[in-house]
Amino acid sequence: MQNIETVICYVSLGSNEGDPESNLNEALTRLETYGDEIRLQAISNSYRTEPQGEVKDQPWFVNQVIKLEIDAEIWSPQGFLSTCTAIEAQLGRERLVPGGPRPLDMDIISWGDVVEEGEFLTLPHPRAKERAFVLVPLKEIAPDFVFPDGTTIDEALDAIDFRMEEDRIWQSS
Ligand code: PH2
Ligand code: MG
Ligand code: MG
Repeated sequence: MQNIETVICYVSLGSNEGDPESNLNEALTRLETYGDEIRLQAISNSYRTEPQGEVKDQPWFVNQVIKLEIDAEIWSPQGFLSTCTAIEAQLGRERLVPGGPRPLDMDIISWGDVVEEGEFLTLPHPRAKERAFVLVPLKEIAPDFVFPDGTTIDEALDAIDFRMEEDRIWQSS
């Protein structure tokens, strides 16, 4: 059997424009067209989440986290980010207001244990640890996930202030 080098990548999906659930499903369908190069290994439930960050006056988001096994001989994190940006655009995203409503946002949370800071991509995602809409679905599919600095998901969740009821997450920061 061929020995292909792969990397585990977690991606956060978010949508609060159009039909969020179908936008997230469409993103998965488009990723699946990459066949063996990008394998979808786990999909969290989707959560309804209060908008966080600068822009509060916008619809609640639907958020989800997925686990991918990616052929690391073909894909770099930056190459994969370009594909994510292309899928966002295909689903109608126009970058009008930073942090504002969007049909699809795909953020790379982590790429193996890579730690790097770049102009377009910082790994792991610099705000992942503060966001319940990332941590809760991530914990669902990767309960043993540990950030490269040693922080566990439970430690990160303990450090933030949020409230959860069924599939709804309130966090106002
Ligand atoms: N994404 C943002 C800003 N704020 N809030 C929630 N609840 N979910 C998001 O995906 C989100 C956000 C910028 O990407
Ligand atoms: Mg984002
Ligand atoms: Mg983004």
